[in-house]
Amino acid sequence: MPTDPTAAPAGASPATRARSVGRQGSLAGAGPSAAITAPAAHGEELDRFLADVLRGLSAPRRWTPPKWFYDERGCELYGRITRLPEYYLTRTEAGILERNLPEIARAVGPGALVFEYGAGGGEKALRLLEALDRPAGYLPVEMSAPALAAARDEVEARFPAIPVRAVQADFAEDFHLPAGGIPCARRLAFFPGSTIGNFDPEEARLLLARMARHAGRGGRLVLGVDLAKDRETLERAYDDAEGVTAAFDLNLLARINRELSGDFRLEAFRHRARWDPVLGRVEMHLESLAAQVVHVAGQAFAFRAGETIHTENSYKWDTDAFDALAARAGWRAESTFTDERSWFAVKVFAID
Ligand code: AVJ
Repeated sequence: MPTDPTAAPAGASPATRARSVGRQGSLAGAGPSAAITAPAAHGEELDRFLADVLRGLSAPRRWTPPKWFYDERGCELYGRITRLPEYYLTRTEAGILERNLPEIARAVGPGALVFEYGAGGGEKALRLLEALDRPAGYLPVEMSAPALAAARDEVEARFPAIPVRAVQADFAEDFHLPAGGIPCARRLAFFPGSTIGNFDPEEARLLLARMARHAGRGGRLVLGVDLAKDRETLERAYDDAEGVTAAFDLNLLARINRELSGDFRLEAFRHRARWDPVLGRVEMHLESLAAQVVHVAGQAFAFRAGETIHTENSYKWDTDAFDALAARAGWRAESTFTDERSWFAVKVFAID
């Protein structure tokens, strides 16, 4: 589960059930496969969305998990965010990767089976796979079916000889990584984009420990993490002049209206972003502009004027503190690559 901003313990959701859909190819050395391993039927995802929203809106401090931002419109808006002048994360990470890929590939070693958590469209994986010495395979893990198919197709088109297996799963919860059939020298977890920032420290540790289980002995992790910096830069990155981030945040309400029979009036809420230097996170909130009653799936929720729904945390780490966290999940810090301003870090970890 993505972060409960009220710091409740991580949800006790059962392990994701794996289910295979689509073309089922042979995985062991017989060439690429386009099989998609799916966690659940679409109706089950809708049930989880509804349960998360009803629970979050019923809490004394209302909140929603950030993973529900990414419907089709949400993915499109996030793509626009990554190109905003204020949103330095994506281009800073891309620059770090570009400059250091040969060295990162050396630190990983030959014959790596790459699995990527939250693969998006697969663009970052393409560059990594190009740099790696004889990669053994690629397993994109992604909740969004269109993004997952895009990642699979991109990599299959560019590397027809590399086995690709798409895994439809919510990596924030426990899931089975079907990597057994692909021979490799080591496994490499790839987690770029500072998505780790959506998780509070304890949840982040659990996620890193899950990656360590998936990678196993001799495994590697290449991860991007955003670093703490001045308030102005951070708040602008999450509340841009053009209002794209505001639209991204408010789109969650539109999705609730459409998929969960909600009646949120989007013009009665506004987007807020605030850096909390003590907790080390940017918080995004949707603030009710008036006293109002909103319904979701037949349930009524009364908002006071000024009351908010806490929709996202984006933690910004200190580089050594992050290494200490990863160490508690079984990862030894091998190298850190950063930009001239030390705004963002790409880190390589190993399990001995
Ligand atoms: C996709 C989680 C890395 O926290 O920076 C961007 C999401 N939210 N603008 C981030 C996001 C608002 C983004 N991550």
